Amino acid sequence: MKTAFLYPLAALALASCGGPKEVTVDHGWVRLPVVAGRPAAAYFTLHGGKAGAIMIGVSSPDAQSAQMHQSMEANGVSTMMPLTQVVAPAGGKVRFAPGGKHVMLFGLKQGIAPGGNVQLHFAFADGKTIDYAAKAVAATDPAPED
Ligand SMILES: [Cu+2]
Repeated sequence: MKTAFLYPLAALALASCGGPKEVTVDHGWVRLPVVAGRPAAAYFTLHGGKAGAIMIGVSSPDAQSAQMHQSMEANGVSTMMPLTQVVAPAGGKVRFAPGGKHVMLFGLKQGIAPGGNVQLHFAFADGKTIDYAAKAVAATDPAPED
């Protein structure tokens, strides 16, 4: 009976090797504001790669400023607090998604239309940087599927 359990374990070990080797950002998109001039919000998945990574900042050449935030609900009221860093574990990932972690973009450049791109620049504690073009999504459109 015991040997039957070897197969699922082996499959698990293989699956954990499947992520990207280097720190990677994917599934990035930006929710455009309902009213121009209000902040936009960027969402994405951060993969730690083999070694893990600590993201220490996000900026955008398409916005005046950007801040990492964590949304949370307390007593039915939704609030957010700034994050100074986000750790992506080795072999794991962290999702920035509506209702949770997000990057708030203030002063988004005029004229970025749905379907266009918003450039994001990610900085990591070890000096690495990633430039990523996130897809702009209209305020009223559904979130893109993963
Ligand atoms: Cu926010």
